[in-house]
Amino acid sequence: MLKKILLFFLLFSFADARADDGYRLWLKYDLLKNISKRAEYKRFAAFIQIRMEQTPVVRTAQEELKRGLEGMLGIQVSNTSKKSGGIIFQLDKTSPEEGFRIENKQGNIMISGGGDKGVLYGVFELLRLMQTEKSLTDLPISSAPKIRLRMLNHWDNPLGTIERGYAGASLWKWYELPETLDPRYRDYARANASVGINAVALNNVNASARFLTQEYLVKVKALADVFRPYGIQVFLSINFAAPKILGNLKTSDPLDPQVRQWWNAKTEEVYRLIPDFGGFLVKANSEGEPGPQEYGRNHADGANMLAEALRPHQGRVIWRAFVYSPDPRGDRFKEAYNEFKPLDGLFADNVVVQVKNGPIDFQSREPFHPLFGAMPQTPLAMEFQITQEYLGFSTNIVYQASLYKECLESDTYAKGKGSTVARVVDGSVHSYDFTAIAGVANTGSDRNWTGHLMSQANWYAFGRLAWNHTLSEAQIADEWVKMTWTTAPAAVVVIKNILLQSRETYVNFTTPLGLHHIMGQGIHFGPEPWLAQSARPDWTSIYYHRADSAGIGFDRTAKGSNALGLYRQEVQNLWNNPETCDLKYLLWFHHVGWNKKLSTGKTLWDELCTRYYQGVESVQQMQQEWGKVRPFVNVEMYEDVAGRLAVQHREALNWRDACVLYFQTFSKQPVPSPFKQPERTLEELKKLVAIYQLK
Ligand code: BDP
Repeated sequence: MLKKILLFFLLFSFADARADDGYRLWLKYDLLKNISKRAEYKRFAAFIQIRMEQTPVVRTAQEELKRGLEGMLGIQVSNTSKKSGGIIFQLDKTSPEEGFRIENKQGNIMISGGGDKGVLYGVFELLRLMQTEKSLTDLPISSAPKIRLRMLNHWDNPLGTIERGYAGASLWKWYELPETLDPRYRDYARANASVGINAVALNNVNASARFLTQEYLVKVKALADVFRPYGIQVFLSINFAAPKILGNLKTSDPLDPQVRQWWNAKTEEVYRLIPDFGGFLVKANSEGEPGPQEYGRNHADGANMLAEALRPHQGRVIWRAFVYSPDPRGDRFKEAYNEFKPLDGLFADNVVVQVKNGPIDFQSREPFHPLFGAMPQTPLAMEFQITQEYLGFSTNIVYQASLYKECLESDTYAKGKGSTVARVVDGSVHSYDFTAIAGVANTGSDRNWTGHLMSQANWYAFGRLAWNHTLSEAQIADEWVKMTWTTAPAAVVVIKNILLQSRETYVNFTTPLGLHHIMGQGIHFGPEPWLAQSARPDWTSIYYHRADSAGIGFDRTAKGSNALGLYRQEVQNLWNNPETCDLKYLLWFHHVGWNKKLSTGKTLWDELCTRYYQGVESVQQMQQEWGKVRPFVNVEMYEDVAGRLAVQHREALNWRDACVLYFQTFSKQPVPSPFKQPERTLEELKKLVAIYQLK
């Protein structure tokens, strides 16, 4: 009986039975259940006073704060100031422009910003403190972003589809713009501003030239106008062949005077409509996209032409380094390095080169890209993927803060020990004066924005780390869980643990021990380690895993492709000996015999199998753990995640069985006990995966 009463009490006090669908993300502002915290915060919520110019950004900050306070505290916030008990906005010229300070002065909370954006970010910080029930006695807090441009890259197409998008269609309704403004645009901007994201590239890097037409530019302007009060600048991905496609020129050669003139004029047109336009994002000479190499020019020639057009307007070029020529004898790992390293120092000062976190392509685990240790004279931007192209789409929980942190904290040794990727990107290693980080967005028209509710955490975490890469993945998870799901301690622990283990779990049941790029062809979903034929050898799986009767893995030491040689000696020392190489990266760099004893005490084959099986078991554990949070969270949201976890379990089994059965044809060894041989045959799995390829 007592148990029942307790349970009733628990359900009554925590479970949120009201309809919720995740639309409000981490910005719910529901009435705080913690009464003593409510009382504490109410002492500062009587009024909001503005002692600075009321710019649109300041008005956004004011509205947001009012909304948050009224929702969480159940009060009315007045505009009439009193002596104490309120929140005051002011400028602090000593603070960096986007930085802020929150302090308690004479019974008021002062939010001082270096500029209006600083105040806006300060407001979101204060709201976050309240949402996560932190005490306001720990003030003052000062904060400023470590990276200047914190950007989302949308891979959205003009017809509303999203390349590698798994949460519905594009948020941008091009056919309705500019006349109709979906209210979602504002909610999207709020969410970005709340985590400090201050720029967005609206369209796919495989860019349609259409975005530079007058017809589309007025639509882009309409979006820029919605985003501006949230401190967000707009960029466009451009098609390098636009002078030919739109301008009817015979060439798009970057050294051709007419071509340069065309870009200058086009850029002026853009800035007439959008005076604070950010600049151009460019994918050139990559995967069939046009670029300067068609005219015998290099990436710097192409980037510098655009830089010249943008310079009078303080615009930037973000030139991507995701290139790999189809050299059947080469190693794709080395291609971007080989093309870009010789150009270090040749880019104009308003160009940033954007490099993916790893050398291949957003795999579930990659060593950091060697370019991060090799371009002292070129500002490098980080490109992470938030959308889960290689991470199970929107049916798998993969908390990517773990992946981002692992990369950011890797030491490049570019200027001695401590030259981490994060410090290269934030400019502190080479003193770049402009710095940038981008995440390929996972948002779409799905009501909950990201398909999987847990994927909202990746959007959130990307923004938080872009602001401050020293935050830990656990701290970010803690905040997000409390703001999104519940503050009930028992449930917070469980959800956090699920998040923190999720990435390693995914690695284990898909690509353990440094395997990579063995997913389904084209769609990039499900296992296809047997893939041996494709338009290019480096689009197959066998190119990467190199399994044979002796062993498995890609030898990238000096005996093999010597991709390892692209790293500083200190990094090479970490990875070039298979005996001491971190098991995380083992098969990235070594071809290892099936019977080789690893540091775990198991042979390679046994360890590989163990990880595949344990990966699946971890998914089952996640399912069980998730069951425990049911009484504490919104029921609809709970059910949605439970359903997706069941899907993830099915997919994990497919991965495990496909990979174990396929690699077994080389190792010729049994699955080690206590694990059991898969019940399905390799042929059955091949058929199953072939279905993914059907159009
Ligand atoms: C790959 C994606 C492809 C993108 C490309 C890129 O499969 O759709 O266009 O990256 O980043 O991972 O350009």
